[in-house]
Amino acid sequence: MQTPPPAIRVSDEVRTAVDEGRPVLALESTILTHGLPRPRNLEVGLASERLVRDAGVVPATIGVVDGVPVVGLSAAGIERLCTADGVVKVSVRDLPIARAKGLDGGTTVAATAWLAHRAGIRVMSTGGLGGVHRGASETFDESADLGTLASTPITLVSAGVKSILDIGATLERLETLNVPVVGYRTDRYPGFYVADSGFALDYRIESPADAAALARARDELGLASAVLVANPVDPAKQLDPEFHDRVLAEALDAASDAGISGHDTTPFLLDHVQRATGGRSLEVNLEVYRGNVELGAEIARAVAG
Ligand code: PSU
Ligand code: MN
Repeated sequence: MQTPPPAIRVSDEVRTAVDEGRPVLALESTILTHGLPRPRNLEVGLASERLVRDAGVVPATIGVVDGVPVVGLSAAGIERLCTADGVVKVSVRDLPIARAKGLDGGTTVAATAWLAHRAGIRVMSTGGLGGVHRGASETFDESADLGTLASTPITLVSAGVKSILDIGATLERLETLNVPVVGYRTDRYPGFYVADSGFALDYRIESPADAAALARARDELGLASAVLVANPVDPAKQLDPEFHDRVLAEALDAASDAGISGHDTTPFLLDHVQRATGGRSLEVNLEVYRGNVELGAEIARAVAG
């Protein structure tokens, strides 16, 4: 492995696996610290690692403990981030702040991908990617995930972006940023809770081997962008699309009526959706994430070839 920056701690298990060319899958932790309710977050964090191991792949859950970015958290480290008070959300810009202040943090897709790449990891799974927020032409609110993925050569499995974001604008920005997006056995960009967001994709792949070939082609060209593999939820398990659209419209109205804006918008909308779906959205969320972890593990094996 290239030597990672000295402030990054890479677990012995991950370091050895990377050095020996064995498959490793990076997992983010904001989904655990800020995306899922307790105690489900800890169950999901530990179960995901087990799923990866059962597939013959070394899991590398990434997060920040006492200001130190850790690639390959221990079970105790995962438990701490899932249960402690004052755990912050850490994107790339927050890494130096967390370090200087000694904070605990869950890392976003951007920070996780950045750290994983520096530790020599080539594949990562998440639930939903950050993206362009609705109204971004006024607010400029666009996740740092997008810009970071433009310069971080990793293969990232996600189920698209949540429909509370502006999906069309997110896809346009990814195009501008030179980030390839391919559907996994689909021509449609997935909408996280639903298999089809309503947007088409130009390219699709059919297998983990196809994903590995794409990553190899990117490397051979000397390009630095991530490859995004968009993996839809099984349509039999998605939220009913009409129900989904109705709940989303109600949530957007409620946010506007309540004068919600800026960083409060996402938690407000997600909370509204969760309550309005009687918890169904949470179950779909977990299903989506499990599918992405499983596919990520398969791709990690194909990439390690
Ligand atoms: N989308 C979800 N759940 C999440 C996130 C996104 O459905 O938990 C998290 C991911 O960690 C993502 C981050 O990287 O939010 C994006 O946040 P921001 O828009 O502040 O960059
Ligand atoms: Mn933002």
